[in-house]
Amino acid sequence: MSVFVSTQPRLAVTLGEGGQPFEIGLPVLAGEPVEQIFPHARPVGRRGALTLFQAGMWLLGAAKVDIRPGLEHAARQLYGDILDASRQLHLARIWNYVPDINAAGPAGLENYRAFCRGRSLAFEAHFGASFRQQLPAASAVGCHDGALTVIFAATPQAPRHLENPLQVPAYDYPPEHGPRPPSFARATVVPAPAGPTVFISGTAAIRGHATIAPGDLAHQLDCTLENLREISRACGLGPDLAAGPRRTRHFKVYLRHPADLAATAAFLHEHLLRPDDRVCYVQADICRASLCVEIEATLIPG
Ligand code: 3EB
Repeated sequence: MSVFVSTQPRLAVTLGEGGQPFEIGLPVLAGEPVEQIFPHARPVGRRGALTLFQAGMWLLGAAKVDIRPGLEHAARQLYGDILDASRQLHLARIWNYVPDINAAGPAGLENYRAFCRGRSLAFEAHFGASFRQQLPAASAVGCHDGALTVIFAATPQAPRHLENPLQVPAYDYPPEHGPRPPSFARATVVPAPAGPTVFISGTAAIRGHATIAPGDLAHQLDCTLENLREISRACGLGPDLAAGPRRTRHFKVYLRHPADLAATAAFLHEHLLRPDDRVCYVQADICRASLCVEIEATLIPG
């Protein structure tokens, strides 16, 4: 008899030193399996499905919710909780892990699109008609564990939300991409005495609102890097996410196909990464079925 023991590490997020890692579950292909961006968090209670933490000026929250009542409903409910919990603050970054993101749900609508609908309705209900101006940086990728998992960071400092001039703002995508557009900004910059924290959203091969080079890794990497350079400039970081005071740069690279790891890592080491960057490569389905790769960055002063 042989027993197969999986040694594939799974992505977890630690919301502060000494905290219990919050399991995301995505297969880690290379790099650090435990993401820790915010140090020194302490638990500060719960709100709805959310567990809340305070880390310096940051309010952090994490939740894993059952999607059996329907993904749109679950997203709307959970985002209602997030908006309530961060009422006195400003949302700066949200990480979304959406079950079977490219599969069709019971109503026939793709799960990502159902998620987008619930999320958008929650933002609109909370902020009213001008909700687009309040949308923070985000990412939304697939997972396979049957729960919608979301982590957010909010701050008392008024942030700047930025767009990439080469891309239509996601919140203005036309209806061909779904009944409600995705609710996020391309980047969010949060000022602080130690220097700004910069959140670059999940960035992929999208120009205007069209997918570039469907299914073609090499061309999508070129386009994604150009988009990263453009949003980097918009954030005042020059073309390489590097201008200004010293920052720790956390990159997360989502790959649809594990076989694309070597080519992607080689490309990024040649064109973007530096020796002291923190990098994690994970396998994840990306919100458009023809996208192979998505890259996010978080720059923390110090
Ligand atoms: C895109 O640019 C690619 O729905 O929160 C990137 C970042 C993407 C965030 C989201 C989706 C989201 O539309 C996908």
